[in-house]
Amino acid sequence: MATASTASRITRKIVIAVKKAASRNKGWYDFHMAAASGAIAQRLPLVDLVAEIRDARIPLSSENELLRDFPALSKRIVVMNKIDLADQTQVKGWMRYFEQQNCIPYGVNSHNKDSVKGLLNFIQAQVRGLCKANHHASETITIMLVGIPNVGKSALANSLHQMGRISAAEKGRLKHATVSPQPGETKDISSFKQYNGVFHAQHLHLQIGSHPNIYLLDTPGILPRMIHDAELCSKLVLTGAIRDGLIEQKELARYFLTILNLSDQYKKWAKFSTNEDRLLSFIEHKVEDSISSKLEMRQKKQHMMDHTQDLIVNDVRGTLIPFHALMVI
Ligand SMILES: Nc1nc2c(ncn2[C@@H]2O[C@H](COP(=O)(O)OP(=O)(O)OP(=O)(O)O)[C@@H](O)[C@H]2O)c(=O)[nH]1
Ligand SMILES: [Mg+2]
Repeated sequence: MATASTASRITRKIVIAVKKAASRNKGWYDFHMAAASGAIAQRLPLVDLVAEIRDARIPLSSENELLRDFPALSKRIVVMNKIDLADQTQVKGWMRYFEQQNCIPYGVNSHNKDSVKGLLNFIQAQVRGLCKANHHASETITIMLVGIPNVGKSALANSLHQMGRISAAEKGRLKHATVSPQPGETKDISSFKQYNGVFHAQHLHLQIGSHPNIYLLDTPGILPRMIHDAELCSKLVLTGAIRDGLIEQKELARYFLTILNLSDQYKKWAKFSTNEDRLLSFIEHKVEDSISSKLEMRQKKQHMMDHTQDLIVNDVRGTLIPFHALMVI
C-alpha cells in the first residue's frame, strides 16, 4: 500500500531527474524559450489586457512566473483552461480563491463552443469596462495570452477567433495558431515585429471583436530555467507542461499510481476488470434500463466501449486536484 512518504520519495526522484535533464541542456529552457521570455516581458506593458492561461487541474502550479510581479492587476485576467479535465467543485473553489486575491478569474474548456462563447462575452465585457474606466478612445485593443507550455493558449486563441470573427464580421481568411499535445509548439510571438524600436502587428493577429477591434496575441509557453520544487515538477510533468521523455517513464508511472493509491480513487475502477466479459456485463447493466431495441443496445455498447478509456483517464486526472490539495502548492 502506498503511503505519503512513498509519494514524496518518488517526487524527490522526479525532481532529481528534471534537474539532471535541465543541467545537461536537454531541459525545457531552450533558445526559443529564453528569447520568448524576454520578448513577452518587453511587450507586457504595451498590450491593453493580459490573459494568463492556467491549467484548471493545477491552477496554482501553472502560474506563469513572468507575471508574478506584474503590477497592473486591473489589466489581467486569469483563465483556467481545460475545465473538462478538472474536478468541477474544485474549479468553483479556485474561482472563489482568485476573486479573493483580487484577480479576475474565468474557467473554460477551449474545445467546447458554449464555454468559449461564454469566455468571449466575458472578455468583451472586460474590454468595454477597461475602455470606460480609461476613457479609452482607441479603435484597437490587444490582448496577450500568456502561460506555461501546453495549457492551451493556441487552442483557446483559435476557438475565440473562430467564434469572435463572426460577430466582428472580419473579412479576412480564418487564421489559426498551431496546436499540439507536445509542449513548446508555439515558438514565436508572430503577430508583432519590431521596426525602428516600434512594434507593428504582423500576419497572425486573431480578431475576436469589433468596436473596438479586439485582437489576440498568442505567445510561446514559458517556464523558469530551473524548478527546484519536487511537487511542482511532478505536477508539470504529469499535466504535460514539461515534455515526455525528460523524466524516466517508469518513475512517472510509479508516482501516478501512488497518487491513485493515496486518493483511494482506484477502488472506483475495480469494476473495470481486464476480463472482457465482466466489462461487457457491467456496460450492459448500465445501459439496459434506457435502451429498448437490440440494435440500439449494440450501438450503445459500442459507444460506451469506445469511451471507457476516456472516462477512466478523466477520472484519473480528476484525482490530481484532491490529492494535491493535501500537498503544499
Ligand atoms: N481536454 C482539453 N484539452 C485541451 C483544451 N485546450 C487545449 N487542449 C489541448 O492541450 C494541448 C495543448 O494545446 P496548445 O494550444 O498547443 O497549448 P499551448 O499553451 O499553446 O502550448 P505551447 O505552444 O507549447 O505553449 C492540445 O493537445 C490541445 O488540444 C481544453 O480545454 N480541454
Ligand atoms: Mg501554443
